[in-house]
Amino acid sequence: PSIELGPTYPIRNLKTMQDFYKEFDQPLLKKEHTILIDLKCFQSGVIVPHQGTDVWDQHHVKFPHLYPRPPSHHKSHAQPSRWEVTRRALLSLTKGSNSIGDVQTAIMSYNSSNKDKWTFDALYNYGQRLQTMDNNLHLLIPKMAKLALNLPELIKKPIPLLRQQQNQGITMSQQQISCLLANAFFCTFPHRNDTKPGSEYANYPTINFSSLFANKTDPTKLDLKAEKLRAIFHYFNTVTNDEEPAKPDGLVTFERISIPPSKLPNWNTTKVPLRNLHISPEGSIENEGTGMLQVDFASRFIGGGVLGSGLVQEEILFLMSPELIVARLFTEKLADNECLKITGPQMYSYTSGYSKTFSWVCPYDDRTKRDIWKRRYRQVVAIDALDFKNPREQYTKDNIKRELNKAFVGFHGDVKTAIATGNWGCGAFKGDPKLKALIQLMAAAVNGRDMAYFTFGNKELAKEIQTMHEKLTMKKVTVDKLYNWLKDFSAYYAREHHFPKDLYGFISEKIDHKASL
Ligand code: AR6
Repeated sequence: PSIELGPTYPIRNLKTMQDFYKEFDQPLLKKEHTILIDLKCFQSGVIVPHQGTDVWDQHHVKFPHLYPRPPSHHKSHAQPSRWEVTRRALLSLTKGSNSIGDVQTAIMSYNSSNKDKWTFDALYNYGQRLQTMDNNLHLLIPKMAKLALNLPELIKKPIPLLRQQQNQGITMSQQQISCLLANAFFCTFPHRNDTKPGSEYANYPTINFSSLFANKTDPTKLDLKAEKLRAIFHYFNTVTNDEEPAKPDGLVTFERISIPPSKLPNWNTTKVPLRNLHISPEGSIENEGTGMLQVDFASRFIGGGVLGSGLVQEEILFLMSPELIVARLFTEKLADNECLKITGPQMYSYTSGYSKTFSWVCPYDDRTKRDIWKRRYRQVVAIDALDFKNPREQYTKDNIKRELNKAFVGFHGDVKTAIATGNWGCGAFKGDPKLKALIQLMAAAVNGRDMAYFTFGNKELAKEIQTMHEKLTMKKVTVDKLYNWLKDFSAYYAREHHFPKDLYGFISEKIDHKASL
């Protein structure tokens, strides 16, 4: 039987960033906000890096050109510094005619301790497929190497690590991001290859691209990696292109937001009704949700498997918008009460398919309007759902509350754009979309925000969520009430071994019961 959806709240009525342009045009200078460019110059139209002093410590990104020289007693016999080795290797790549073998040799010259660990088979496979694709790698690699070498000139101020339980932001230019990513591509970031527990950066995502070049496990994944590399190389093509269309010349802001437990809502007593919901099986967060607060179905380690073999919502988003990848350089893994918000990233690619069917399609000409800081009216919030190895776990009181709080932190803020989301935590992480939809609606309501929900082709689910939302709003059910029903369901679920009622059946009975009181 065909599933007919009733009329849904019109998407054009949902608030986007342009409705809040005054807030986005506010001065950027704030406490706990590091700005890597000179704002005065920026306002008169030139991008100049903000001056600063060099640091090499545990609070800041360790730049490859600041790698300390090991102490040496015989100056004349001193080994070249690691940066000197890196610089020479990258310089040789700028001199044209670069095979993938040259890239490998360069990268391994300053990463020799990984010579038995790193392989480049995915990169070679990409190279072999080049004939049928956009074959300009020999022109692109020199430009990327030049860009990477520019690091000491382009970034003069230390980049703070965004560590757990700190509210801190960083704003940088798209050019600075491209330079950092070029360094990540050439695997120049020191101390970032060891991810073992207890190592210095064990709590951070990886940033050097070595894992993207390797394909140790599954040969069927080689071609998927090639599609990822197409997206990455297309990005580097755009940012190193001196001709029209102009190189990206705007800014992007990254903010870590931590809300202390004492400031989280008391879900038992929050008497607010649900807000408007636009729901549709068609459309996606990335396209239809542009200008709203777009939810990244994140990993605690921002970007998840984007540099490995992961290829679901978060990874695809990061491939369409590679500027997001730079967050991996400085964002410590997210705690339960934290999120990362990114304002102004650009879209570079159209992609199609999902997971095993993913492919890069063509360039995306991003015409999204910008605020006075030339940040695109695009905002992404990374919130990591719980990974339910056993889906039964998600109905416990503690886990429901954890997810409510996580969504609350993500949706918090003075700017009340609508939330663009979908089945958060319900793919790789095995959540129940019916529960997660309610959780997100409750978190949005407490923050005074409407929602656009895309069910990713699932009509039946769209219909069910829509009907549930209608019942709840018609009967003016408030968040505290719904929270208590979820707790009742949790107890019921723990008690019963067979489930005569699913979550929505259970809540519908509660609503009917409330109506008859
Ligand atoms: N727009 C709307 N809905 C979507 C989209 C989209 N673009 N893409 C997917 N969905 P998943 P998770 C739907 O598995 O469970 C990554 O590795 C679709 O129904 O990406 O939170 C991260 O790094 C899909 O099944 O999110 C984390 O490690 C569902 O959303 C982990 O996966 C969930 O998408 C997060 O897994």
